[in-house]
Amino acid sequence: MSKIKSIYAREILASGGSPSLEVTVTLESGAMGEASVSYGASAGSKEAFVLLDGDQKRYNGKGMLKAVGNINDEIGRLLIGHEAGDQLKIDEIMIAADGTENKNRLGGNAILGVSLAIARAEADNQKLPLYRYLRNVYGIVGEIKKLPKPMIVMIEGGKHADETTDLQEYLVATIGERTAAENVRLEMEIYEALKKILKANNLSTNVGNEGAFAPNGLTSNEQPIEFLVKAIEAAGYKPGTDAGISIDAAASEFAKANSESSIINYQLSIENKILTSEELIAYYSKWIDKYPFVSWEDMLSEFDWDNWPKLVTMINGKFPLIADDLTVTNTKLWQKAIDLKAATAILIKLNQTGTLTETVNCCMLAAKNNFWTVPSHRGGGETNDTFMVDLAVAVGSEYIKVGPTRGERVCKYNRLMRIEEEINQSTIS
Ligand code: 2PG
Ligand code: MG
Repeated sequence: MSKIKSIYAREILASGGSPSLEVTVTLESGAMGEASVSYGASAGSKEAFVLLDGDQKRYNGKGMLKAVGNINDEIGRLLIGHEAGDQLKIDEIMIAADGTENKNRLGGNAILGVSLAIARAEADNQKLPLYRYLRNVYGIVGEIKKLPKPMIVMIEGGKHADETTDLQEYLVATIGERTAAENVRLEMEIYEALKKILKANNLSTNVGNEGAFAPNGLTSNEQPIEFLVKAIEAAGYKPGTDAGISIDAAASEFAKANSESSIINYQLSIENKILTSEELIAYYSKWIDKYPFVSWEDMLSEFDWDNWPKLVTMINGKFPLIADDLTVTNTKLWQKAIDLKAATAILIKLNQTGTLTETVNCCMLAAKNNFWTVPSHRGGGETNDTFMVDLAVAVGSEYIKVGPTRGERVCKYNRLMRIEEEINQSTIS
């Protein structure tokens, strides 16, 4: 172990062109770790607070100099001199110093950047790949048996693109045993096949926030599913055997009267429909036996707790229902969802909760209940940081959810393939 010598943060740009922050940590041994923080476009209301400057003269109020200042001043003073390998204590110190439920004093963005950079610095100190260090520090025993499979956003709409579908993401997830590199190849061949199919249907192949196609002029929320099934076939693969379909509706974004106390309705604008929760579930139910689904995510609003269990019942164990905005990588909300049988898998986003330890605890709770974890990129402000991939490998996640193109997305798949190479080499030697 080695003690923390310095912590330094700076403002950087995230994928959407607005700021984020990056943290550099050095240890007394000379080891070093860096991390940057992402944030969402369709964020859940209970996520850890993203502290923005609010100064309209800089970046329309979206600067991160306050969060940067909190790191360079208060957080630095608190943590310099502590053992970097004491990750649980480090996270605890920051949570206690912040003192709020959602980290709104120091900023979830500030706390997370430091939490991740310290883990990287100690991994460097111990000369371990990050995923191995994470397993050690959180006591995850045994050999790494599997790598996460890719779940790739192929068509995006909702809040991630203009004038497209009401549902936010249509994804292809690989099925079966294959190497990570082969899984990535299969996905990208399907992506190429999809491009041809969209062109043949006179639809644009411009991409949205996450590097997925975002065509205007789609006529229903179901149409993209049909295109994806065709693309899997056109690429020479078998739908349901080699690859299947996932959907993230991000339903909080098209819910009307969306709050804990009101009756929620759902507005499907491209189909000119307003549906109650029951009607929306009935609308989805028509798809269930028609397409080879791997998972559904956030098909109802984060405030529609009463109806999530009904959806789980309707799905009847055919595939997992993933909670994202509903549970925001928060152990308490995840436990509530498990108790109420409201969801059967959880999306994991480091910045939703704001420390490494809380994120890993949430993953452990899923593992204890035999539910999938799916670490995910963010829509609005993603960075080139690949921490989520090491986390997925360390905790044994089933899938990682990331877009297909743009540097800040493909770096995640490149990291996954590199980890695979590293694991193979260490098994051989
Ligand atoms: C989601 C994510 C990522 P955002 O809803 O799952 O695809 O979107 O980061 O905008 O919340
Ligand atoms: Mg989501």
